[in-house]
Order: sequence, then structure tokens, then C-alpha cells
Amino acid sequence: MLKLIKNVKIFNPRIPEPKDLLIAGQKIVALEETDQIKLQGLEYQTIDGCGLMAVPGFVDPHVHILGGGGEGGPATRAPEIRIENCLSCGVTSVIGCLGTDSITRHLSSLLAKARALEIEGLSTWIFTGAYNLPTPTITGSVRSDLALIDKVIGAGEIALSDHRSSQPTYEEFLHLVAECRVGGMLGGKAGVAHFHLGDGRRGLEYLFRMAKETEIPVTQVIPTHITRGRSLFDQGLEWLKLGGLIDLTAGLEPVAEGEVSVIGALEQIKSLGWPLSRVTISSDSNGSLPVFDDQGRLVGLTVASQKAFIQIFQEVVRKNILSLEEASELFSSNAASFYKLPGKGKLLTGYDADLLLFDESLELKEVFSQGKWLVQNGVVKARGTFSV
Ligand code: FWO
Ligand code: ZN
Repeated sequence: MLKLIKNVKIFNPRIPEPKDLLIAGQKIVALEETDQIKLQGLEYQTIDGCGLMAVPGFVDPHVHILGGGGEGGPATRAPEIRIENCLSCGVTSVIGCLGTDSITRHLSSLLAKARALEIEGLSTWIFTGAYNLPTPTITGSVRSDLALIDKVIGAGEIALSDHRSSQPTYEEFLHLVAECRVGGMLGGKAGVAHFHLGDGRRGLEYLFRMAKETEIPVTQVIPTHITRGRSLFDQGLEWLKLGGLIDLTAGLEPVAEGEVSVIGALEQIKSLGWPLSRVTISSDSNGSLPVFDDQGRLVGLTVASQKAFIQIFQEVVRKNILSLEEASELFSSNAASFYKLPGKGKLLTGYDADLLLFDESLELKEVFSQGKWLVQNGVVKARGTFSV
């Protein structure tokens, strides 16, 4: 059914005057001055966009869609995500990944879950691999996973500088990045190597060495959890200076004095004049948020959710740290362009009809995903296959 959204203000790209936006199938097919779209004789739904602000659906590039965890034994294996969790937080595209546990979690299950979420109404991709190197794969190598499986767009989350990593050598690290680069070329994907950074003192050492010694572009990799410590964040700023990209984890709040919060990091990046276009934000949703003491003992464990993701979005705009358009770039178009997700991250004719309508107080009212109207007046209408 055609859907005509009337009189809506478009942010990202920023269009000053209100527009009428027409959705046909899964695409935005027209964006015109108000009352200029003529649909005589056609059946269509009208949505009143007056007073609402439209941004592209959020792209969350690091989600444990299968559930992660396990660091405290079998009872701490986190639950898989449900489509309602994503849509209620404005997330319409996700990149799924495995984490610490690549023994009881399998890439074939991750791919099946990504396909299930796509059928239920999201747009999904996955990283092949997991924390450990050499990584598990589906087809036998990272290169062939990227070249042959449509939903595989990179490798992650591969752990570096973390007591739970496989303590990879620099050569193993470099080989993984090389596999991503060539596999991505062969498959027409971004082929990004997405690295989990722990609290280890080696930080981004391997990334800086790669930038210095090899012909691999710095944009082939992206480090995440960058605000988990002050020294790591300072290295992250160095990495930005080199032309690299960094990913911030939404739910990561400073645990000690002098640590950096996500909001503080964004303020600092902006004040330094570093381009926000090379910053993405992700939720780590349904991954575990373990806390280890300095003897490496597990002393706390919770599960990440996308609630922190949308709360950061609302906070940075309400506090005027970022404009609505800048925040929308951080939460959708940066990841869409960096991971080369076709049709995502902009409200333009020909792009996918993934859009969020917020009211003046920045409450999420309407969500369209793949052209389907799945959140209506703040109520999630989509249901997973077995949701009650
Ligand atoms: C982070 C995912 C961590 C899983 O360091 O990496 O553990 O496999 O589910 N989470 N290990 C959380 C911090 C950024 C706070 C993961 C987790
Ligand atoms: Zn991680």
C-alpha cells in the first residue's frame, strides 16, 4: 500500500521547509513540496507529518542478535534479540556479531537469526568471526565468507588487548585484515575488520603498526569500545587524526574518575574539530557487560540493550551537543556509508523507506522499516514469529 507522509520536516539530509514523502514498496519514491504529489485513483495511506521531524532509521553496527555472554558460565549466556527491541529504539538496520563465546554460538545460527529478523522487518547483515583468531567461519575462510555470503560484510568482533582475547600475534591480526580487504573486494562489500578493544595496556598498538608498516588503508579496520578507558580514548583520537574511524559503545559509562563518557567523547571530538563523519556509535545490544576486578575475577554481569542507544541520541540533541542532522549522521549515515549498506542512511528518493518520526520533544512516534509502518504513535506493531 502506498504511504504518503504529509508536511514533514526532513533532517539528513537537512531540508528546511516541510515536504511530502511518498513510500511505495520498500522505497522512498518521491519527496516533493507539500500537496505536489498527485495520487488520483490510487489507494494510499496518509500519515500526518505536521510537527514531526524525520530522520533515517538508525543503523546499529554491533549487535549480538543471537545473544552473547557466557563469561560467567552457561547460565550467563545472554538472550537473543527480538525485533520489538530494535524497533522501539528506532533501529531499522543491524550488523550482527558473535563475541566471547564461539563454542556454543555459531555463525550459521547468526546468519539464520539475521535472515529471520530480515523476514520480520529489519535490514540485517553480519560480521563473520568472533573474539578469537583464527576466527570461526562459515565457508572455511573469512575471504570466502565475504566473497560468497551476501549478508557477510566484514569480520568482528575480534578481540584485541583483552584478557579474553586469543592473544593474537600481530601477524594473525594483519592476516585477518588482509582477508577482510580482499574478501570484501571479491564480494563487493566494505570488508571491514571490526575490533573489540579491551582494557589491556597495548590498546591500538597493532592498528598503529599496520598504518605505519603496510599498504592497507586505515579505513579497513574500525576499533570499538573506544571510551572504555581514558588512554584508549586518547589513542582513538590519534587514530582519528590518522584518518581512521572509531566506534563508540552507547551503554559504556565511565566507571572511574577521569574516565570518558560517550557524551563527553562526542563533545571532545567536536571541540577538537575532528570530523564526526568518521565516528559511529553502536549498542553492543544483547552482548554481556561483564565487570572484572583487577585480578580478572568476574564481579558483575549485565546485558546491553538498545535503550542506551536511543537515549544518547536524544540527550546529545536535547543538550544541543549535536544538531539533529549531526546526531542522525552519527546514528545512521556514517555506519551506512562506512559499511557500504546499500540504500541506507539518507532520506532521499530511491533510498530504502527506513525512517523515524520524532515529535518536538524528540519522543519517537513512528517507525517505517523496509517501507512497512511498524511503530505507530509510539506503539510497536511488529511482532516476531513467536512473540506474544
Ligand atoms: C563488552 C560482548 C566487553 C559478549 O568488554 O564485548 O565484554 O560476548 O557478549 N562486551 N563479551 C562490554 C564492554 C564494552 C562494557 C562485549 C560480550
Ligand atoms: Zn565487544
